[in-house]
Amino acid sequence: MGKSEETFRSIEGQLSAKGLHFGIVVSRFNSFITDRLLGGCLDALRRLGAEGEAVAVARVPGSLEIAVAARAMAQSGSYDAVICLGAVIRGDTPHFDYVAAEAARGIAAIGPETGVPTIFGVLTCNTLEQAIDRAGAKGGNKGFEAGMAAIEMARLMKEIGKRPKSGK
Ligand code: INI
Repeated sequence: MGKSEETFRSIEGQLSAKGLHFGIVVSRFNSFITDRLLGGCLDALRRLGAEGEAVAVARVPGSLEIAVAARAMAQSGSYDAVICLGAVIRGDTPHFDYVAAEAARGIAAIGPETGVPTIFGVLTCNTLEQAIDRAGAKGGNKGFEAGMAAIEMARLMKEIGKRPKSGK
């Protein structure tokens, strides 16, 4: 290890969900996909030690409604991280572009504004097949990945808040 690396304290979020609280917001639109994202997310949280009572799931009609519920969860002070799950799939009109962009914009603002890590687990896909691939088929499960990101970020925030121990 070089001299400079010895000097600094490296801060990383460990992958343990024990004792942490999570809020999940999941949209009902394209529920064939979002149910699978939710399953993957809950799997990640449970595997890494989250207790059942420490996880709350809020359901909203579509991806455009995710941000308002996720913001309320983040502002409540009851959760160490909030996870947003949805699926926006392109149709024949420009509707997709508005829903995908506004959902992303709304969700992305919550973390920086509230200080509560808010994870973007919303698929934006050109085809149903692409969504299926990312909801538990060959592209993995983006809900699982969102759960892992939430755990890491929630832990990281707790580490960042700790005062460094004096070296001597
Ligand atoms: N909501 C989605 O979550 N995914 C979509 O693909 C979608 N499309 O394509 O229309 C969608 N629309 C509904 C939208 O999120 C709102 O629920 C609705 O507009 C009411 O505000």
